Amino acid sequence: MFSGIQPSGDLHLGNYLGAIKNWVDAQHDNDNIFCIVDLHAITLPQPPAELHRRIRDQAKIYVASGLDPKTTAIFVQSHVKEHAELAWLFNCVTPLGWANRMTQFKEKSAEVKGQSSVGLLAYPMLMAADILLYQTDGVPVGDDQRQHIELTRDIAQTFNHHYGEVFKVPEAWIRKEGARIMSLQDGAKKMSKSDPPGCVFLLDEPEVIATKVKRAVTDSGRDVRFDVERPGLLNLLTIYQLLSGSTRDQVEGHFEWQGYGAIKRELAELVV
Ligand code: AQP
Repeated sequence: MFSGIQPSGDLHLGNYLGAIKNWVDAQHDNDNIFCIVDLHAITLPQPPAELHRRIRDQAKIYVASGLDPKTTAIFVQSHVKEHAELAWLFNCVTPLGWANRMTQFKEKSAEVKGQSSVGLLAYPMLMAADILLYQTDGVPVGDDQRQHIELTRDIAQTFNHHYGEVFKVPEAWIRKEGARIMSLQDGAKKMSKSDPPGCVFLLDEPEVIATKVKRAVTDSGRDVRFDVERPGLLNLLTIYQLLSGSTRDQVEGHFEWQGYGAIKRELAELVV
């Protein structure tokens, strides 16, 4: 099992529920390698001192979240130069059209208004190198990384086709629930570090967490159900379900007859 997170901002509940919690839950069934992917972070400009702080904080959060450093390799990507070397080989076998099609590249390059680096375009080949370097079977990630894992599989298959069976073709391990935690301010957007009001950071103070949860945008309905037509409520119930370890039926039963205010109060306490 291999996965990583970029130290491009402070870690949030989406990173925890979509990725880290799944790593922790599966750590005893696998050989584990978890990385702090700083070379990925610098595909967009980062203040050096801040980047240094975030790398150390992220390592602490991995361990504080329950990853056991005795059985799990935890390291900084740039400390192992083979990631960059293998990425270069993959840059040379990947058609440009494949990289151009990546949704994340399109979104992030639009954010920087055409000023994106070559590194941002090459991001998925570096991610393929991270994964394929270790003959990985499974990559536990959130839903937004599905396309990059598909590309990783294509790169492995292309390389193997030309040069013999070198790389294991990995699978994305994406859980159905929690694969996409949404912004607390907009149920149509994923929770993301670039949107602080809609994002609960793992290192937020308890009062800040409580305020963010209580201000979460919901509809004006009354009955409490996991309903795709009501994305704000669906998101809150999903977070509650994952953190409490309950089933959907149990969560709906627990909150039956209660207003959204009560749900937010209880959820805030649970998240804190
Ligand atoms: N909202 C989310 N729900 C579930 N999983 C998520 N992940 C990220 N956001 C959510 C998962 O966290 C891991 C780390 O991803 P990353 O290093 O690519 O971080 P990110 O996606 O860049 O985080 P942000 O906050 O979304 O960054 P910006 O603001 O830059 O767009 C991955 O497994 C990812 O799926």
